[in-house]
Amino acid sequence: MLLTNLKAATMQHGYGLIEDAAILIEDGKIAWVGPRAEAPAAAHPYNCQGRLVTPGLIDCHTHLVYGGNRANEFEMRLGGIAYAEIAKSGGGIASTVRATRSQSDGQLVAAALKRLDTLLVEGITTIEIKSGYGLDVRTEMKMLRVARELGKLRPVDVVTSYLGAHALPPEYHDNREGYLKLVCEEAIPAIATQKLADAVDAFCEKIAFTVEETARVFNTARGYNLPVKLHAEQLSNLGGAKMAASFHALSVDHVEYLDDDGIEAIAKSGTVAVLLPGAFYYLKETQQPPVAALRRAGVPMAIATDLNPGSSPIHSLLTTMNMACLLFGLRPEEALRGVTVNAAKALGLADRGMLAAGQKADLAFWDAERPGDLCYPIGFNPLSAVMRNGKLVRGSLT
Ligand code: DI6
Ligand code: FE
Repeated sequence: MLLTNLKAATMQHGYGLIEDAAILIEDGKIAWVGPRAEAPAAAHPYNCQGRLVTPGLIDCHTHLVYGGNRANEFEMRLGGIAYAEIAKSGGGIASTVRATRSQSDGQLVAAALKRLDTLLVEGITTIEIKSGYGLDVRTEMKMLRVARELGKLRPVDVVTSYLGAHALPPEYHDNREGYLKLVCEEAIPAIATQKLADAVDAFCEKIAFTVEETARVFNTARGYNLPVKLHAEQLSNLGGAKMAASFHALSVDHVEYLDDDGIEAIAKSGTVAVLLPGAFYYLKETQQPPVAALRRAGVPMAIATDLNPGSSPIHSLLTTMNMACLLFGLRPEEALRGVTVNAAKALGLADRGMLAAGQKADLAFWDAERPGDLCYPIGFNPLSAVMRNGKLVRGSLT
């Protein structure tokens, strides 16, 4: 199939824009992309009416599967009570853990599908989903199973992360050692054996786990050949990113408080910095991630929704791109790279995120003049169609 009359943001360098492009698709992959004038001959070229095409978008950090909601905490925070304060008094993550444990696979699937469908209308073709609201082995595995199931029910690739070290569960409140043993000696072995997780994540923060505890979890993950990633330096600088770099982490996420030492470490290890402006916005944080220093150090930056019921109930990756520009000072080009090529990198996926020969034919088509236009509106969706593995799965190209 030859698609012609396209404006292609290939993302090979910067936007990698080709004004009058054609894309040849074979066996679900991009076989050729370039200027229309140089396109290989095709019996029935398909005219895409001058639309903008980008790689399918990638949301590389979400907590999409969970039970209940935390709208009450939103009101509490508006009344002046801090996120960490609510967490300490039994709310926060612990409240979502109670709700998630009590729900069946079917209930979790139904609730998650509603959220997933909201994301997918914006051209997402790959999504990462974390566990971390079960904390016991049974519920963590249930969350990961549900996440995998979503990928069978909708035209999207689901990548899963085991986030057992998200919070100390209530039944272990005076036994940190016991919980870490559960994570390292029971959960990770079981999850690895059943291939339920593609990576291991942790929350390294004063209200969660220390650098040493997190390193122990990462050591175990390494023993099972599972790549790691980390929620790091979100509310304070503990040095988690530097430790994660020593494990060649795929990504360190949030990183508002990341310091020069941490930047140097992740630059060397090739770790992606995943920026999560939704959480920054909802928690009314003021410390911005060190974008200028990350840029100078050549650290790839990705952007994700962090969709979760507590700190980031945002269901729009396009809005997140807008926020990354306005709240963190990213350029629209960096924002688009953040949800395509760099988001793929944050997930360790080399087969997507760009329009180039050999890449998966996951494409998003837009009624937009220029790629930067995707960052400009809030609440307006210029998507016209989505192709996944070379097949039209949403909208139309006519
Ligand atoms: N950081 C986050 O942004 C989410 N988890 C984490 O470690 C928030 C989790 C929640 O509040 O439910
Ligand atoms: Fe998160």
